[in-house]
Amino acid sequence: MALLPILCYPDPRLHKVAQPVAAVDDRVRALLDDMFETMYDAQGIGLAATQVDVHERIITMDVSEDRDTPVVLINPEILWASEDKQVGEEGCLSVPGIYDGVERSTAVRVRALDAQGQSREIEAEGLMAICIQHEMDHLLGKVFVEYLSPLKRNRIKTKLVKQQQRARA
Ligand code: GNR
Ligand code: NI
Repeated sequence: MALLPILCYPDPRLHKVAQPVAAVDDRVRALLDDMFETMYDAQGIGLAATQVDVHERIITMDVSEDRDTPVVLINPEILWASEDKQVGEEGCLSVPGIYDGVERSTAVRVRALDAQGQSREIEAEGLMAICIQHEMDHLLGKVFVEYLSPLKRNRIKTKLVKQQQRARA
């Protein structure tokens, strides 16, 4: 097990498109272990492999209050997304300290492989539905700030670049 470094916006690697996983094997399961360790340590409700600089279609999540309900989505596909949408406050481990509203479908149905390589279908609403859409965007190279106005996005970019320069100095 290991904690993995999380890429920070505006790192260009956050915009790479993840490739499908060919086989759910021990290599992938070891990565899942590290992703869960990293996600729980950072107190996130979800983590996409893209955020730890692995460009494969792999997501870990746990939206439970007690942080005891891990969920794995490998090669996820959206089967259905509700017409009904709602704006919810989002944050991202790759955009630390920034929170803003994003409009998402209130419910989604997803097909994905689990850690055993078994195909599963999940219907989600509430925070789980938001999280799935947020993580699937990461796999497409999209960060939630891209839904905000260019003005807001540029302010966020400047703030985080300065923060990272200070952290390095
Ligand atoms: O921990 C996280 N919380 C969160 C809150 C609202 C909407 C989305 C999220 S996902 C985020 C973890 C993360 O960055 N996943 O990519
Ligand atoms: Ni995120």
